[in-house]
Amino acid sequence: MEIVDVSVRKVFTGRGDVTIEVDVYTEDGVFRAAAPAGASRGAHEVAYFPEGGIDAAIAAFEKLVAPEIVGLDVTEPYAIDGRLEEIDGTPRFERIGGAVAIATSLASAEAGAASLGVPLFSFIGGAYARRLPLPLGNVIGGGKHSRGLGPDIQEFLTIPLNPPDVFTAVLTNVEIHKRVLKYILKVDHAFTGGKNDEGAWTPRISSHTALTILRETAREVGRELGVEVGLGVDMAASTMWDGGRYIYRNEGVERKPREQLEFVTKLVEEFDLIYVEDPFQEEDFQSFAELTERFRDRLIVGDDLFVTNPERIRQGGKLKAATGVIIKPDQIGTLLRASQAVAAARECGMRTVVSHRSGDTEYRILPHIAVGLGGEVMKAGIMGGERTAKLNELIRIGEYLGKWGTLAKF
Ligand code: 2PG
Ligand code: MG
Repeated sequence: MEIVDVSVRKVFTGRGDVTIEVDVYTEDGVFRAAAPAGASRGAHEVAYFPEGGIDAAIAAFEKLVAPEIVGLDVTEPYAIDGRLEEIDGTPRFERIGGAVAIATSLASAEAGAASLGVPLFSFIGGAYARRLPLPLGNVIGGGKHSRGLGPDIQEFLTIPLNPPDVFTAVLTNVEIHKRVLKYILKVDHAFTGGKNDEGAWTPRISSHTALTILRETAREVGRELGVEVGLGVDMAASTMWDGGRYIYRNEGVERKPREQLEFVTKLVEEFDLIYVEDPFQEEDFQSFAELTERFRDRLIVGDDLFVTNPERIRQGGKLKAATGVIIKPDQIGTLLRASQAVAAARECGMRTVVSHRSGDTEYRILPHIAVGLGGEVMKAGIMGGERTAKLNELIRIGEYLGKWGTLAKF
């Protein structure tokens, strides 16, 4: 099934960033995808737009990409992805931009799935891709995803560890998100219910208080639903890193790398954290390795550290720097490269967390990528239209898989 035409437009993410949306036409109709956009971007991610911004990206799509991909076969999506790499010719998609690359890659995959009459996750992973990821979502937030005087840590997350089914898994996070408000109001009397870019509450409280409240709520909801709930954080530490220290601006604390290691260790122990993402800045493989050595049974996860890049993942694997890898296809530009990143993580014995971005769109592709690539966890927020779009689709995929589907185990 050939691509007969393509087009591109500007659309918005839930944060109001302008991003790229691509249409791929085949005889079956039009297939569409948009590129999400991060705020706490890793330095080694692909270039989101080429020099000149979004207008240069659109020009590059029209001049360089469109003439080359019309006529290609959507049942060979890897060939389309490979072609995008050749057209661009730079390792970081500096000519066409990662936004054009990922939107084209995803829209082509949608067209490929439709041409074979299979769901996208089956098209990506084959008939035996039948395991659903556990949903990981942020309940309370701060850092670069919030404004004002929220906690300095970017995300306080929950993950159901042994849910009986995917609906209960999503419900667990949703219930915790709703229920935590009553505890927030006890400690931040002036709180007016503000939420951040990813739909997490943003009260004026410290990281320690956020975790205390989250633990209390998770226990309460977990008990009622009969689900064990794990707590986690995404520290997005590169965003705090300045002049050789981690600056906790709102909390008025600075930590040297050694102090950061001890601080994170204490948090893991005190709150029994099972998930810790980016506790150190993106070049500090060594501190990651030291933390991982202390907590081999937890998910110590690299996001900005690895940027979904197979080489950086292998480097981390050699150093035993983490037990998990964030997979954000937009960080590396194509589904082909994202699948290579998953393969690299597996070679190194690391689990994968397929993730949204803080500026995301209404598209429901993420859970298909998570199931298709075999991710153990899907990180997609909890509240807000662009987040629930992905969680509701995960529920639908669960229904489609029926008794031949399984849920990942922690
Ligand atoms: C992260 C992501 C998503 P951003 O740091 O993991 O939560 O944020 O998209 O801003 O990089
Ligand atoms: Mg992160």
